[in-house]
Amino acid sequence: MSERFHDVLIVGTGFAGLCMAIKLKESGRHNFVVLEKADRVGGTWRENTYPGCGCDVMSLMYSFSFAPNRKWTRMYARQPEILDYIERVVAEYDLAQHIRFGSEVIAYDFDEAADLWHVRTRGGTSYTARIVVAGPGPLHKPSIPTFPGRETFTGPTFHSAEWDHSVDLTGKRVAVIGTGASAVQFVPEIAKHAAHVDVFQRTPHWILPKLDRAISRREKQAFDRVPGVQRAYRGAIYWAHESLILGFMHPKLMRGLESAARGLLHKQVCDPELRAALTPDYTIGCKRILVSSNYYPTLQRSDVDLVTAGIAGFTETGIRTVDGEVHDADVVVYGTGFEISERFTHEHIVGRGGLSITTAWRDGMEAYLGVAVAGFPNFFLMMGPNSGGGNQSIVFVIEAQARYIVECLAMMAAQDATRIEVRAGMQRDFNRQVHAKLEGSVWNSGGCESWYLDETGRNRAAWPGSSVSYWRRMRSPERRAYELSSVDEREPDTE
Ligand code: N01
Repeated sequence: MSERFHDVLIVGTGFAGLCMAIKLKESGRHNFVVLEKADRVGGTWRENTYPGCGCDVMSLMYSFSFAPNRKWTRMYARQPEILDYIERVVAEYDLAQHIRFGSEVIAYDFDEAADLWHVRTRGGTSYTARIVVAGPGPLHKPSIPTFPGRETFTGPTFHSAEWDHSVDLTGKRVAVIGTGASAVQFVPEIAKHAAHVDVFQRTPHWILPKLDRAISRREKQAFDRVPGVQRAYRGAIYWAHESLILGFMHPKLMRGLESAARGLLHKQVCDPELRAALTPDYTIGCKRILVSSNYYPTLQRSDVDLVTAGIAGFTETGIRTVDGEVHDADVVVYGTGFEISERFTHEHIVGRGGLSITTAWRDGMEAYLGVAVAGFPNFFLMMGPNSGGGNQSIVFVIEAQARYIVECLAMMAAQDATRIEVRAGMQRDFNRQVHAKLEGSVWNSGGCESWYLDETGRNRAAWPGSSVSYWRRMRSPERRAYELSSVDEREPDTE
């Protein structure tokens, strides 16, 4: 089945895909389509529905700057509120007409003769587009470690991002593997109903208090009635967050934050043995900093145990640790994070000269400014490698990228170009600089392993600076970074 040609084809309806769609619509210059594998918009906020799921970035920072959400009810929004905001944005910008649900893309092939991408979905529909913008989200492939005997366990098991709501945890013994940003949110919730929860911790994470509270009626009225109040709030919180980045880049400056995290641990955990087990041995910020005021108290419930012995394997009825103990469980929940480095390389993306993304990235993911990859003309990524850091609002980064991509399209139009491709040398130099700057950062030198680093120890996630510095860098594309050409020009040279 074939659909008509689109100037731009966007993949995904999370914050990234939708922001791109809005910016294209505002530019008024392109016809575009948005492909979504599911039957609803929302990206990560549609997928993650685990109990207690919410955002650990303050709500006032977690909306598009051009569409402030006046309906936030709390300083830290929960998942249903965020999803509701995303759906309202879709309605407000009348985007539904552009979205094709149930359209999971399985192949992208670049047609060099025509400067077009051919895109195929699992359902068998083919699309043709001049430009592809892929916004599948960096954390969308659940990672489940292959523990020995995993398949022998007879009870239900599921990953935090694929929560099985048909499994009632009331009165059950639950084993939770992992203690990252997802687990600290759902462990306190499931402990309220389960008979017993064992939390398997491999590495303790630093946790800061969550200063959550309801947004008062007065504040809401002020947001509604006085223009600029929400923007001022947002700005104040934003700049406080930005100052964190200085610490990420200069780990010695993280001492103040570390003492705040130690303060929470001392205040909430009296047992010295448990406190020691929960004290990280790496610099704060090396792994993503967690934000929770109810995780430590939950671990001290009489029906919750922190298990620090390593996992040796699964039995039919539970989990065996390396100290020989078997921890009985009715249900196992994996809070084990996501596959980061394979997020694109499993896909069939074939660019110029038959170059596949798997080959281009065989030594690791690399892009120019996180959005363009040499060898893949007319193809843009959102939240690609080294465009986001830890603990800041990714929505801000996404807006910068969407605006930049629209500028790239304007640059093409100004030259009547049908092809835009980042120059390999520019990409190489850019990455050399990025990785040199990251050397001393807390992610690289903080003494931990994290999903920011790939298996070779190279940081493929973080931008080495503040979000504002990224924003500035993305203000407009540098003409010299890109090769622009048109099919008509090239035709005489065709051999
Ligand atoms: O996953 P994680 P997550 N044996 O990778 C453990 C975003 N997010 O889903 O630390 C035993 O952080 C692993 O142990 P260790 C956010 O960007 C955002 O919680 O590697 N344990 C760790 O404890 C976040 O960073 C929000 O030693 C194993 C855990 O599993 C990202 O998603 C909310 C193991 C994985 O932690 C991922 O968070 C939630 C093994 N073989 C998530 N393998 C917001 O609020 C892994 N682990 C915005």
